[in-house]
Amino acid sequence: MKINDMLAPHNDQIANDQIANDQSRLKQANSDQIQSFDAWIVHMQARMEKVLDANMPSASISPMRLHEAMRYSVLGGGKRVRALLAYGAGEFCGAQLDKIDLPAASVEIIHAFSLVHDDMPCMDDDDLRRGKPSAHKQYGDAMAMLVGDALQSLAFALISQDKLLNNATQKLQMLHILALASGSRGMAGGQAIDLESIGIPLTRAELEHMHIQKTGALIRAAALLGAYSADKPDEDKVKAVDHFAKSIGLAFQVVDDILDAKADTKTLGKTAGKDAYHNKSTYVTILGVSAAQQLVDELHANAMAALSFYGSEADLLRQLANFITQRSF
Ligand code: GRG
Repeated sequence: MKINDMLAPHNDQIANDQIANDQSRLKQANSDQIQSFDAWIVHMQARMEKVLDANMPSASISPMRLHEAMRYSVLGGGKRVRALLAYGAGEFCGAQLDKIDLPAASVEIIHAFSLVHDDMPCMDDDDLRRGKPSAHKQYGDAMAMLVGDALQSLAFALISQDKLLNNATQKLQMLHILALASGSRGMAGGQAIDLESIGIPLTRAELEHMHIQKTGALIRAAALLGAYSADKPDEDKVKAVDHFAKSIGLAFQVVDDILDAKADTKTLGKTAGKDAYHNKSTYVTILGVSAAQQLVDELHANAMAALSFYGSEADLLRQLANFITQRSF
């Protein structure tokens, strides 16, 4: 037997062992990465909860019931996706974590405001939010309106009084981004189109336009506020964040449409099947579940492409894109 033949099985064995080793290390690395990203999410959600808690008016000061209702609507629930995006984008652009806290909180507060108003009978009319009675069910319609009004003001006050953001231009820029995203060319405008199109079939382009405003604008604002929390963010990085957030914001809504059609009320913490009940056009009614899922994949790929120039510094954003597109509630 030639020496090579003698060695061959041995080499194969070594090669196989090597492959098995590599695979196991890869698995371990993936699972470490996933575990550490999961841990990051839990950690940042808890951080956001603390920041919100500390910056919401206390229920023991007047007007107590309004403050209690504001705290009820903001605290103790929600995935905090917008805050996570702000932290992810901020970290990518080199912002200090504590400088991202209040801008991220302000977006979560605007988001909570929109949910309170959205649940009211004159809007989407839902009794359940984040697994508990909606604000108007708990506190009545008039108080729920005031909760929304007061939360909106609070969000802008938090940025304007943020002592860690010492550059006035930076604050103004953030306030401007948040105002545009929540106004008539953003979330409120998207909601108006939504209300007007109940029972009227929308084209795919019309649906996209509505969702870019209703859901996408605030998600984009969250990422941009994170980016602008850095003292001097690199312009190319801000552009990359913006492109990323545009795609992932729309993907978030397509997933929302799929979940509304497929998931149950307990999992969602809000009433499932509302879109069909209200006879609304959604990505599922226009495309069907499987093409809607394909669209999520395309938007995810677009979001990833926006970061393709960057290395591991963009990994958090990449993992957030996975988290958003693979979520089950
Ligand atoms: C707030 C300016 C302003 C106007 C109010 C009511 C309204 C106009 C807008 C509604 C916008 C709205 C409810 C959009 C839906 C967005 C959406 C998919 C919400 C669910 O977000 P999640 O899943 O919720 O992030 P959690 O509970 O996890 O925070």
